[in-house]
Amino acid sequence: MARRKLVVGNWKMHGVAANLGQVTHISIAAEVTDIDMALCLPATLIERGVRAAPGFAIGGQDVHAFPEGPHTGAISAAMLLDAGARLTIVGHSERREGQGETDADVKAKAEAALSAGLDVILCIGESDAVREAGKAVATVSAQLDASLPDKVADPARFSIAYEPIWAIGTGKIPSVHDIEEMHSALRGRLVAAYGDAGNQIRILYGGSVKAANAANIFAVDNVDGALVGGASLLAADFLPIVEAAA
Ligand code: G2H
Repeated sequence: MARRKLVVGNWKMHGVAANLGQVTHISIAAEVTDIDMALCLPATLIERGVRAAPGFAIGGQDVHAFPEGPHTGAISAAMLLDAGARLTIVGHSERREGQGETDADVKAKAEAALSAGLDVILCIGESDAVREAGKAVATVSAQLDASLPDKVADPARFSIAYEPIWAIGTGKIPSVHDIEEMHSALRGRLVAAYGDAGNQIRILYGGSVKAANAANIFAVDNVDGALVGGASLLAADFLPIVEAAA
């Protein structure tokens, strides 16, 4: 099944107004590519990012599961939409590890975001110890099963990002064989959960994606794009990755 490639930048806790020129630069490339692109910016930059890149998909990096309430520092799906965001990441390992988010939390966030009208990129991935123990596929498959929303009305609006924790920001990536094995297993879980719609959900790879390794990664079966951290901060680093996916 042909799935349109999706390449998303995740700026994490990087970027102030002075960096918005990169958003504009990246968005101009989106007008001429035939893949889907987005940038998930710090919350403080979302509204200005939308203004700097009209028509381009800007997203958040997290969302609260509740629509509003006494949750100091948290941001709801309605707030992201109000700022102009079209999508959000949920369940990034930096939040699962740093903020103690569980699979159940991630599932609730994904369901809240989807029902509010945001597209969702749901992250999963194993630690170095799990990979070394030979339990990566079983562990990440179980993580996926427990994090998935009960229903996905439109598979084009929901993506998975497989991000091995040990590959994030380290310059290390799994072998092509290991990526293929994982993405194939995840495809099987998505089909088990949603039937044929599971074949339409995009599975992104994330973790140290760079211009130098992007083409090899995108050539792997069931790799439908990438979630890119460090190499999304500058258009000069990000656009060659987009070109490799096109
Ligand atoms: C993984 C990725 C983006 P990086 O976290 O989500 O970051 O490309 O810097 O490894």
